[in-house]
Amino acid sequence: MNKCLIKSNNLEKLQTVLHKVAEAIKEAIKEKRPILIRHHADTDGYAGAIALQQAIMPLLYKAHARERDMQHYYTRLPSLTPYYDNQDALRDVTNFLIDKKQFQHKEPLIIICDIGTTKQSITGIKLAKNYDAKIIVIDHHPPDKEIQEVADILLNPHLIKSDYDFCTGMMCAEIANIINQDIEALYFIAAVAGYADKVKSEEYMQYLELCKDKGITEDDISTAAICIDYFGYELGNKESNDMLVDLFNPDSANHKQLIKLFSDSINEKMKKQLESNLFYAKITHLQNTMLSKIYVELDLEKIKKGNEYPRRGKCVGMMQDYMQRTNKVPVITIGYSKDAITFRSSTEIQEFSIDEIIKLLQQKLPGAQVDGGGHRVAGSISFIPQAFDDVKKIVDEYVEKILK
Ligand SMILES: [Mn+2]
Repeated sequence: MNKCLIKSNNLEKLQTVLHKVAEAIKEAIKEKRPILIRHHADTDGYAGAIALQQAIMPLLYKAHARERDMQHYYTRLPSLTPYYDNQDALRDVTNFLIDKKQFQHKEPLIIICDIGTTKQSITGIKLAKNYDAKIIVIDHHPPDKEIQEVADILLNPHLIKSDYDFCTGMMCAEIANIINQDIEALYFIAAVAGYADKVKSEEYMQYLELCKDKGITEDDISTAAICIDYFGYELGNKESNDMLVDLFNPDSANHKQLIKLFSDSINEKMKKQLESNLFYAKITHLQNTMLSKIYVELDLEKIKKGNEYPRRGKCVGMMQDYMQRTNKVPVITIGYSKDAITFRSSTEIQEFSIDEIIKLLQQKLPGAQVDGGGHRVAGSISFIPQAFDDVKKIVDEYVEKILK
């Protein structure tokens, strides 16, 4: 029996792990083990968490007679860092130890969504494990070796040699569907997540088709993805539930209204930012014999209004998209501030690798505390402000060498 929303060889290969996650969730509910979902505060992270939540809620209602008990057994919290931060871990462990003492609760099942596979997450995960929490990591970022040993279950497409066919929201939609076949619009959650994370795979196309069958256009999907990104940004580390559930359900009464209410003002903010980007970016055309390539540099300290939307990554991403679309040549865009650089590169630039940049910087500037990650062509690094000039020089040389 095929329980997947779509047909995919990659998904077949992930089946065993998908089912393991589904079983672990059902098991936790059955044995009254609290569930905590920690997810990245971006569209894909929210998509993954909300998909799982749709599957978890009906089971929790069945398992607990009193509604007020529910809040003790399920929590969902956004994470502002693209990893499971030590600070978040300290808070989570403190809270569940209090619940354990006060209410004799079991140690929780912690599901870490769209974050958790990089080195920076290991200490936090180990801390929670040390106090007997169970850990499931669902993430599509390249996994660190150690994480495979530390997590109880790791769901990561790289382990089946698929590097960008899935994002977290897509995988979580499939898990939710295994747990409960009656959840509405899971294909929409998957498509919104895929759009937000720029997944272009065959799998993504199938979710898109499922949406189209229900009269949902790609435009509806992109607008929802951007609205959710905006919500996530404005909410920060605060939890908000009902509006997010509405945003992820195109059939809900408030969905259209919410989207309408926010999309105009978001578009306005994006348009203004793109104007600033185009006016103030440093744009270099590098030409060899055949093909011209473009290097775009944005000074994020000066080109953005404080912490206003769009977020840094989006500011860089929208510029990258615009330059690719209008010039139809390979582009690398960087956005820098005093202690960080965000990167985007056209995928056809094979030599570009953020991991390689990090290694190069760590090797050449041992005192700069260079750290970071992401995917090969999209990610960011951080370093101490004192090292800025050195870091920038090495990054410029790296990019110019590749683009020549
Ligand atoms: Mn993601």
